[in-house]
Amino acid sequence: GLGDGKARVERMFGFMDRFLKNDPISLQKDIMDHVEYTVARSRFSFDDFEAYQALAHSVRDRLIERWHDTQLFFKRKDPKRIYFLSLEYLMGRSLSNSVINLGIRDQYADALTQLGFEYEVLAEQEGDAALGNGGLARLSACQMDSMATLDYPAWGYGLRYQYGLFRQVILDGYQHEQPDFWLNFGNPWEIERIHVTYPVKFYGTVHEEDVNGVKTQVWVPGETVEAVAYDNPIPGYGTRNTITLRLWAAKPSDQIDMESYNTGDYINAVVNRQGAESISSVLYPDDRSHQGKELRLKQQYFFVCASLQDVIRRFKDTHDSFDEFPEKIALQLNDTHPSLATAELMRVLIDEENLGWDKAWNIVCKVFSFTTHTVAPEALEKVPVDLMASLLPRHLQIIYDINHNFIEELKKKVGLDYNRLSRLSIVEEGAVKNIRMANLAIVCSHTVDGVSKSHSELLKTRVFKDFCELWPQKFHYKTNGVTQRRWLVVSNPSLSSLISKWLGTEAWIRDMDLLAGLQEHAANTDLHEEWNKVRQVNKMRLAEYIEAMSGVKVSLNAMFDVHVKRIHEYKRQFLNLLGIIYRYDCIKNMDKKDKSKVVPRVCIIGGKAAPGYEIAKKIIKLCHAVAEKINNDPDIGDLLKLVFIPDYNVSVAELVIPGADLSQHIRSTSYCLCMLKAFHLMLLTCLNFRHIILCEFYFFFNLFIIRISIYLSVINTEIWCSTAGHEASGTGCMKFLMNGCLLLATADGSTVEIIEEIGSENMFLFGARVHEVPALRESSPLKVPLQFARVVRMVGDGYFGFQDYFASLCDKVEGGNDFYLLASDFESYLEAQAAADRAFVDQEKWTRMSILSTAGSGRFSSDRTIEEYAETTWGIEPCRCPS
Ligand code: Z2T
Repeated sequence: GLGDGKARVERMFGFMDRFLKNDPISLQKDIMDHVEYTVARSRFSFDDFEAYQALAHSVRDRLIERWHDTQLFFKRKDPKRIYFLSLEYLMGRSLSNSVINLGIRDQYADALTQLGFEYEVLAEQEGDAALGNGGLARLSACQMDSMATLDYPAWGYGLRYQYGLFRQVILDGYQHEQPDFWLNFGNPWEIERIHVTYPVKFYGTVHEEDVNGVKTQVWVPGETVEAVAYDNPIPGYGTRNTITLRLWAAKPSDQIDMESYNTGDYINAVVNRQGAESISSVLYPDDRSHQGKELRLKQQYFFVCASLQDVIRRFKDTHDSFDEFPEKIALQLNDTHPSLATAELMRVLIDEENLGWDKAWNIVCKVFSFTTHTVAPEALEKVPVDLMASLLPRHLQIIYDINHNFIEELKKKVGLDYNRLSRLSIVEEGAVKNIRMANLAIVCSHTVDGVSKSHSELLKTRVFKDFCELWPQKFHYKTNGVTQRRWLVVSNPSLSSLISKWLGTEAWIRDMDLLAGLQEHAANTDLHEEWNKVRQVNKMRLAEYIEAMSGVKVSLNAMFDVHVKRIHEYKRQFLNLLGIIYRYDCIKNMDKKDKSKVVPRVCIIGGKAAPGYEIAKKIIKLCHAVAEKINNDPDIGDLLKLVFIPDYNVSVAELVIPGADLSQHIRSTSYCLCMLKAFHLMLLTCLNFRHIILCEFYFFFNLFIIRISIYLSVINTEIWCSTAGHEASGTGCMKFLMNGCLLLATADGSTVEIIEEIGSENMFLFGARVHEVPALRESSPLKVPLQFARVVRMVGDGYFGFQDYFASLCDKVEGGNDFYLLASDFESYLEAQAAADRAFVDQEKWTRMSILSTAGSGRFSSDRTIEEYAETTWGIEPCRCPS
């Protein structure tokens, strides 16, 4: 009974003084015990990796203590919980993040020194957990950190892929993919829950049965696999709260099907069962489309089914009636990947809990919210009806029923406008019938969020136009953010200390808005000196890494110009390369006198291409071919270097970002619409000015001045707002911004909001700028600038070798094919690059811009994003475990 539980809890809190201690002696003892008893090595003979393992296990013990307390506390308080469903998490390394969030990094460093080890060296032993592709997956990881730090009662659910994102190996400049054997050396950050398992069923048939006079659909599945839970504790910073990321692994069900064992073929029966594990074996490495793959759908359902069973089991532990379900549970769909959860919850509530359709539907509509991360309508997930019918026959029925009800309601509302109805329908008719997963998610969710202000505009005007018109109140946005714990405190400790010193507090680690306090010191020469020293040391670390990886020696006086992210045509790494070729060509044709004025550059590119994405792979090869030429040209020397950083991942990012002077976010924005908007605004402004001049000028001179400045600031922020970009948000730019790196960018996704925070004068923007609008209109996009044609031809004519191989790459931007507008943006791109050069020579100006970048990055903390979700979408409150 309750009394029992209470007494037990009190007794347990009585054991508090038995918690592990964090003084150096206790830490040393714990580490050495793990060397002996966990890693099972002699205390007198173990290597760095084994020392790391022991260290990790001692940290794990401390995580587990807090984790138990938090889970017990949540259970006692029974607050509304948020369940975050995502098929991808890019957690990277856990050691440093954990000891920093637990507040015991320095103690560990001391303890290790006394044992004769160096903390940094051991931390380098850890491999990345890379259970995701890119931005979306790292966002989930950042948001988990924020949910823990802000004390929200949150659970993350995901898949425990046996192989995460492939390792990128470069051979002769070509990308090769190798499996990521991340679990081969053990994973101290997870706890296997052998008793937390659920059956997941697939295939089979549905038939109608008469149960007590009620017609009931009965699914007789054809295959059962088991989902096993692996828990990853996620500690918050400055709190005892430690939440759970629960990842599911597939294993054969232990419910034996007697039939298959009776055929006498025992060996084959066992071997076939083992196939169940393939469901969670490998992460799909395409970051945008996985259309119609059976294994992918299996992964999605496996994940969703196990997670919901877990959620419902936890709910039923303390509740008798499903009426309270929506008050206690929020389910967040991270993109459409987990959107089968909607149909699955319907199925459970109807078929297993016997709530009936109306009650079930009422619950489903109240618990789900959906965040979309994409801009391109063609990137929206679709599942062929045939595939759904064979794998999940009962779910297909339910989806049809949901759609039928939806369309009937719609007809009442909008009449028989069949075009509109068919655009909104969850089922896409055509040669191949498809389920539109986004439509399913939207219809079943109470809120649909975009990931930046400009993304939300796009949703309204393009991607989900019809739905926005139907349910305008459903659509919102929460601008993405990243966690300053990982992207400043862990990855850039010296800059973090400097920030704390000048702000006089470490409170910014939990409250990023405080960074604005740096603004008042932006011109302080003492700060400048310390700031540059820190940045220079970070550049040195990066330079050492570059030399180790590529053999290229780079000068620390050069501007480190970084472009790291997944390789994609719309992200325009090709534009960057063409700019580099142009720069190379210019330097090559200079006389000695002019060369002395060149600002030296180290261009750094990194990122993975999806294995089947030919053009992206050619871009990687081109980078290597150009680098080969430039880096070995004695005419160029230190004036220009180009390096490709292989296998870009979270831990490489932690090294690269703090060492960057300039970073590129040059994704394509279509500027036809941009120009229209700019022109429209200019017109409006002129009209307003006339109005002011006629009516107010003589009487309200002061007011006039104020209004001018307001208008100018409006222009400044609005004018950059491209209405049709390709990047939903972009989060890399935020990490660079925090670290005091200047941005060279086009204005779409989150850059639009970065401009609002730090001002366009502190960045290098290109694309449609208001003063260029007339010029841009004159030169139609088909008119290719001469220099552009020239550098593309250098590639096409084999100047860098591999002429045939690069032909199709050149095709992509020549002869009117230039979909991502490389040609029309080339001149303004070069201008922005030249502006960066000019600013770099003026060290004082550059440093001020750098400080102001960090100072203006407060809004881009994922703490802010999560607070917005908690308050407006999830309706949850913090639940802080006492310490
Ligand atoms: C992804 O990383 C993103 C969008 C996707 O659309 C898929 C993947 Cl794997 C389905 C990215 C966006 O491209 C990026 O703009 C955004 O910042 C990020 O998600 C997080 O929202």
